[in-house]
Amino acid sequence: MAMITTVQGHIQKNISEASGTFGWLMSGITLATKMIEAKIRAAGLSDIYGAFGQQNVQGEQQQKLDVFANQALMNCLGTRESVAALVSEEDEQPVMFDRSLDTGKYIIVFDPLDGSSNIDVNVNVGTIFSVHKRLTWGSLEESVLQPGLKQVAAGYVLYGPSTVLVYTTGDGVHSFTLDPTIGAFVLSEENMKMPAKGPYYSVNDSSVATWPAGYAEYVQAMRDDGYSARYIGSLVADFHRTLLKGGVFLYPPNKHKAGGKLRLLYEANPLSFIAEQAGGKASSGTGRIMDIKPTQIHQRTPFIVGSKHEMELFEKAMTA
Ligand code: AHM
Ligand code: MG
Repeated sequence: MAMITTVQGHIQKNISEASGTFGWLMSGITLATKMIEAKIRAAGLSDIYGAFGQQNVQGEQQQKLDVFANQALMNCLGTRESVAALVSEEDEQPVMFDRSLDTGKYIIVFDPLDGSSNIDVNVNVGTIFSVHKRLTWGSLEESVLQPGLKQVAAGYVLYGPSTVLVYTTGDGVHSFTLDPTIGAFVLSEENMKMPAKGPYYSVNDSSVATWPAGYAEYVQAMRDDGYSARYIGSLVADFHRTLLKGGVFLYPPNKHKAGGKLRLLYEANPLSFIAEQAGGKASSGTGRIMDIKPTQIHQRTPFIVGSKHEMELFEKAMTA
């Protein structure tokens, strides 16, 4: 019988420092995402497609599954003693727990169901998470607003034809596939590397006319160079393809949205951490994503991420 490695086993083996605490925290994420995946698989059966009838703090229609996904993560992580605060895309304010510095060591930031407008059409969605250590000084608010380079772990779960979990703790990128027969995420690839160059560019170019200088020329150069286009409109899925196949994904700023659309804390930062760990790069158009010092939990940032080659071309295009 072949031996399998679960996420828990992997953490136990690879992270010496506080592996028990961190493993227990990750088990909150794997449990919640398994609940979310089960709900998604049943979506067509149980009339949970569609809007919940409320708008979230970003003024977007909340989907029923958004609400479920948020509650699943809140419940599964809130009970972990090591959690000091939970920050969700769906909640205006962080949820703070009254736990001492010794116990409540971690801050978890997450987008519970990214790309949820795609659920109705049976297209991939995902959960993205980012873990910070609570600062031993200052307020909990200050701990929540740390730059991406301070992340101690980050990852995502992609609910696709199979359910895949990808995570890093700063020691490479590892992927796991949910085996539905045993209900566990099983190691599928260790130390993933993004190809140094890829075949695709990925962007919604509907607002190309209002992109800042450099972006349109860059994307046109990709076309002229024989690149093919791919765009799903679900960040986790677009990112996962970029991680595996290489190339570049862009969500540029435009005249109406100077910060683009994507959020720094729970979209750009965790995916940048993974991209860099896999040998890729991530930029806001003006610098490295993970260097940005956040001022607000829901702040947005232009987000350009991909293979080393395409990112170097992008950086050149921005300085030209
Ligand atoms: P959401 O968090 O409300 O689901 O929005 C984020 C999604 C991303 O998954 C995706 O990259 C982007 O929105 C697509 O935006 P657009 O439709 O403007 O191309
Ligand atoms: Mg999102």
